[in-house]
Amino acid sequence: MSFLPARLSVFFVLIGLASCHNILVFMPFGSHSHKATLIPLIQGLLERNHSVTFITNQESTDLRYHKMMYNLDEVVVPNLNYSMLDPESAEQNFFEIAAKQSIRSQLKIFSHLSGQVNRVLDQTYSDAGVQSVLRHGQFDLLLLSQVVSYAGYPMAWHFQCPFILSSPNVLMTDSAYLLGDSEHTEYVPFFLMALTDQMNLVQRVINTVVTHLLNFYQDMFVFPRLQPAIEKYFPGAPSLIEMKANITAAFANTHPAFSYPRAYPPGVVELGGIHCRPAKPLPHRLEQFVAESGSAGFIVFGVGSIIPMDEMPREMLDVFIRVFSRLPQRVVWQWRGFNKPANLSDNILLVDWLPQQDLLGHEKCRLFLTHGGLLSTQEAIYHGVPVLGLPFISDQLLNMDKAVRDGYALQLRWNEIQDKLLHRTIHELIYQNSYVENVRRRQSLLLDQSESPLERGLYWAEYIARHGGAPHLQLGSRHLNRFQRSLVDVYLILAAIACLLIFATWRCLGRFEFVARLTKLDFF
Ligand SMILES: *[C@@H]1O[C@H](CO)[C@@H](O)[C@H](O)[C@H]1NC(C)=O
Ligand SMILES: *[C@@H]1O[C@H](CO)[C@@H](O)[C@H](O)[C@H]1NC(C)=O
Ligand SMILES: *[C@@H]1O[C@H](CO)[C@@H](O)[C@H](O)[C@H]1NC(C)=O
Ligand SMILES: CC(=O)N[C@H]1CO[C@H](CO)[C@@H](O)[C@@H]1O
Repeated sequence: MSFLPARLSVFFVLIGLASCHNILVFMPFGSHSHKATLIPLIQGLLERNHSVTFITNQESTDLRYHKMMYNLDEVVVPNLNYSMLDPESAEQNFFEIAAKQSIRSQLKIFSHLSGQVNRVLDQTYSDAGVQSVLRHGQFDLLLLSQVVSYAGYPMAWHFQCPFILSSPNVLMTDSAYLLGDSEHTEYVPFFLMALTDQMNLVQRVINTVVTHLLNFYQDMFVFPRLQPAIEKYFPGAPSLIEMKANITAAFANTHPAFSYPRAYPPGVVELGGIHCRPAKPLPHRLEQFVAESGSAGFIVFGVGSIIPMDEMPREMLDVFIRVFSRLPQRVVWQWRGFNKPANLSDNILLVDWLPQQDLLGHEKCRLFLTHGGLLSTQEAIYHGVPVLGLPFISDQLLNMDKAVRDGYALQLRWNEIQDKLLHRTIHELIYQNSYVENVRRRQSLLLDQSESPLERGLYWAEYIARHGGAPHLQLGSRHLNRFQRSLVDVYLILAAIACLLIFATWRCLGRFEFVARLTKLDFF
């Protein structure tokens, strides 16, 4: 008699196991802000009882609790630390680089970053923890960060599992193409160029050339250099281009509330704002400080996780201190770095750690001074706070351009910061209603969704694992090349037919005329 319940319970355990997946998340190379978009997904997957193996470059403090409570295996590859700035270079200060506004120093950062990524493959796959995952792991899904994603393609091949590319920003240039779409360079601006979704002919030409050149450069010059390392660790692996083309789906960190809308092939899921969450109560000291700001409210000033505030040149710093001390608002200033300025007025509070969302979501928050990183921009919209953008590099400049166009931000360049201008800009943002109204409008667009971005991401990750890569979603155009997808071949044939017709008509008319002339001669 006691036999049946035992059998039943085994049955239920089996059912339970059947709906749990083994998921590999691979992010060998990424800053705090890149991680921030993947961490909520990892937490959500764990809370739904999936097993997650997370390969990354540094231990994630945000996952400590989940590591204890759930089935999470975090494999840290310690040699993968990296720096944004070249230690050999004379330029070691972001504030100076940004103030110079020179394209050359900006390009140097990129070339330094891309120079480092060549060592990612070797350092990742020679790691003992990763080797052990390769030998013993078995996965239903690979979630791959778009940053140096090529290091992860061989994993998908090795485990023969579907993979989702997760972009920390807009969909990267070739993802749509790999999924069977074209890049739509007629209205999708290249993600690092100051273009909008409405381009004139010259801009469209430039946009198209740059987008295709980048893809071409990667396939023709970067990938072949990496192939020997791939074959060393994955004997018999196909080429990176072939493995990349096997992509199943892509997650984009976009939403029409802050990104340009665009057409997506099936399998692309927009998760913009996935890390945004309602504000939690502030620590006591902070709460007391902002509560005492009265009706004037307070300002939040932070420039992200990478840039130490104490690198700011002294004159620039003094401008901020002077202007802040004359404001009726209080200022919560994130100060990452050792040399704290001493003579501050009472309305300024320096904090090492900025609970950014809890401050932005506070009812007394009036303004956000930010470097304009994508995540900070999304948080400003989610919590409905106008923005003063002080961008340093790359996409920060573009995010702030868009925010200014959308009417909820103003921006200053680091080289134009001076007392009057800074004071006037802050005053305008706080006291002119249009900025708050515009950011609230964006906020209501972001919040008006049938499910949260996190629920959507979790659903799609599970869906793809459940349906073995969901091949029924693959577009038939995946086997066509770029020219065929844009119908260049068809238009060429149509143009050729049109030319032929015109030519034939012209020849016929010529003959008619000739005949007519002959007949004329005959009759008269
Ligand atoms: C996960 O497993 C635990 C314990 O087996 C169970 O109580 C919980 O309901 C499960 N959660 C989900 C989302 O299935
Ligand atoms: C593409 O994915 C399928 C299914 O996972 C797998 O069998 C195949 O080997 C993969 N091909 C490449 C080139 O990675
Ligand atoms: C703060 O003190 C420094 C020297 O210690 C001085 O140069 C600067 O002008 C002072 N700033 C303000 C706002 O008083
Ligand atoms: C680029 C970089 O900072 N590399 C360092 C990473 O960490 C190892 C050891 O911890 C150092 O030797 C590298 O210089």
